[in-house]
Amino acid sequence: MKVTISIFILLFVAHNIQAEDGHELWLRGKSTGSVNVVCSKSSPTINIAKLELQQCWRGETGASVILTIKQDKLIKSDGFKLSTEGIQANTDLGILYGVYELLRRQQIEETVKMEIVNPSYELRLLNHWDNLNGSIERGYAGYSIFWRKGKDAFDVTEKDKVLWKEYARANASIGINGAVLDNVNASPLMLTVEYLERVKAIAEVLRPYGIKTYLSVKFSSPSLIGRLKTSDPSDPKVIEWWNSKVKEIYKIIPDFGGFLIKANSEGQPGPQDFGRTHADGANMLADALKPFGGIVMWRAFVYKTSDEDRAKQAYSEFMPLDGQFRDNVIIQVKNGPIDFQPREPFSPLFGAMKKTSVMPELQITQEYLGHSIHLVFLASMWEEFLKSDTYQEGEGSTVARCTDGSIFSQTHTAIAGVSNIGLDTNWCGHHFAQANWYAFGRLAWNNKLNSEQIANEWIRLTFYNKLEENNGSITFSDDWLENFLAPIKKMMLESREAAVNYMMPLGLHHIFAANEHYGPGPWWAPKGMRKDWTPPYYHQASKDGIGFDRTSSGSNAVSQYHEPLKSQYSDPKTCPDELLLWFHHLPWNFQMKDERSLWDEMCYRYDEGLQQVRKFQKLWDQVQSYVDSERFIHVQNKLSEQSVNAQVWKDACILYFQQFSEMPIPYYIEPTVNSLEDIIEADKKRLGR
Ligand code: GCW
Repeated sequence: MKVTISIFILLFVAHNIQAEDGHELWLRGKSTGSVNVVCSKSSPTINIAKLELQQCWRGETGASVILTIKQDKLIKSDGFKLSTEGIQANTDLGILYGVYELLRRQQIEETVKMEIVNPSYELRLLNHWDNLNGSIERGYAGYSIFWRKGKDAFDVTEKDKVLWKEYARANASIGINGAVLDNVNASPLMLTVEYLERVKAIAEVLRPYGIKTYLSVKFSSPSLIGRLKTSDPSDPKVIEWWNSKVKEIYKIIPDFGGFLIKANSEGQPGPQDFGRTHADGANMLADALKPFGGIVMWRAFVYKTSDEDRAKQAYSEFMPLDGQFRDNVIIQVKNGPIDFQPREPFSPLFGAMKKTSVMPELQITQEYLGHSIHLVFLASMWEEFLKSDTYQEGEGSTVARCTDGSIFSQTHTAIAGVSNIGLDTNWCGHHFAQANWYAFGRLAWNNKLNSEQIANEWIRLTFYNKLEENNGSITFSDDWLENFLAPIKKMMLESREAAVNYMMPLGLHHIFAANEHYGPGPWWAPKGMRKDWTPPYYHQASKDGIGFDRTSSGSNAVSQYHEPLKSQYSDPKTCPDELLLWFHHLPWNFQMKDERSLWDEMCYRYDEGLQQVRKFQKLWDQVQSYVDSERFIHVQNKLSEQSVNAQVWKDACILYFQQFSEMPIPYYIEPTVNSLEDIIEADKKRLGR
């Protein structure tokens, strides 16, 4: 009865806002405005640009826009010149990007003045961890939009093409220009002709939108599908196999982008299986791709079971190879030294590899940040990362500048994001997860944008009330700006810190439940398990304290950072609180800067995270009248689940660590409600034990 009444009230309140399923993303609907597009050229890309202007024009009705292709040295690669008259670019794609920029500005009421807009990175890629059977590794929004199993696996249907086109358009609208179509844990079948033919079909749809296709490949493909005895990169037959495979690919997909490789990492084969180095492996593939203009993105995500701290291993492995890679190889490095944790320091490889092209890999899909259940706006995390100063070439050597060509003359500059896209109607599982796809594209285009600007743009595009459009143009009311935009933006900007608080505050990391990486699992350490796959390896909690000692008295991972960071991180007094337990093992009664004990501070942060989520729930309820009922209810349900789960995180971690600290939970903290035994029992059940 109660439910029926509230649904009724909800429908009544939101009756004048049309229900939306989120499929249109930030590109919602056509406009009724009209524009006169002046352009002498016609091409598939230019035609899209013209159509976009005609269908989505929200400027002065009847105005003219001139599109001009004219060489200008100040305009770089995909860049463009924007002015009140129109758009000028060196290429058709530059025009298309200019059109999307112009349309976005009209929609968010941002002024258009004479300005040259160039992208920060030459290559702005999504990495899809999509398996050929249609499942997605770490995907939380349904099955793959590219692959499926079954009888129709290779049929290219109209429905496929429509979806791929929508995908291409969304990407182009935020500047993404490449997609790796399959999982880095690659299947050798990817390189067989049936799959390559499907890539061809996908590439045809993506091409006019400027999106190149790339593939993840398995290093042992020559022996697995080529029937060779080895996949040794220095074996002439292996070299020949790759050369002819690459030739075959370019025959099918003439603008193919290149390969992404996960080698000698988490059980994947690689050159080290044959006593060769990462450089030997990458260069062999790079030589095969070079004549066609293709590139190799070689991942630095490597670690073995050894006594060396996992956080140090990529640096130890790759630094000695600096300068040995071909110029069409880019080393793809995850933002942090371990693995896409809620918070990590930046990987010390950034700025340190000076003679090699290095690209950041970010994770848009929320493997470690609450899947598609938790509302977590990742732009804040990426901004923190890109603005981190490596000091490698003096103050101001930020990760952004070390990777975008501002400091090092890299042959290629690139950035990749692991996609959160699937077949779910709203693409990303959670309406707010779309903001992370959007934010990735915007930061790849302009790595100086801040998360506030991005949130501001995204909210306006995604939630403006279509019914308030007047002759195509949009005016946001003061009421909407104050009572909807402002609080929602605040919530988004706080959301990542909230997740850090209720999951792993103060530099704690990788204390997730096994396999799914969703809930807490600081206790999980079955006998015989690789220790670097168990949470106790990372938190090191004992009666004497908690945290991973990475100073010179411990693993000395601090030594991989340039001064003054090395000294700053080495001393718990100068180490930022946010990274304290990443670098230090400290006693439970260690005195924090705010004079609380470490234990009290930890309890406080866990509770604070939960309180923040509850605040988000209330806030969302307050904006009900501004959102259509479909999206409102969807997000409301997700927030309520997030809040229950944040409570579990808080209770589990406080009660588990209390067994070591043996200290009371501070009085000013809301008491725990779950029992540790129950939480562990539920976790065991989930794992089938
Ligand atoms: O974080 C780990 C994930 C794996 C992933 C791997 C990687 C694709 O748990 O699912 O494999 O990282 O980045 O290679």
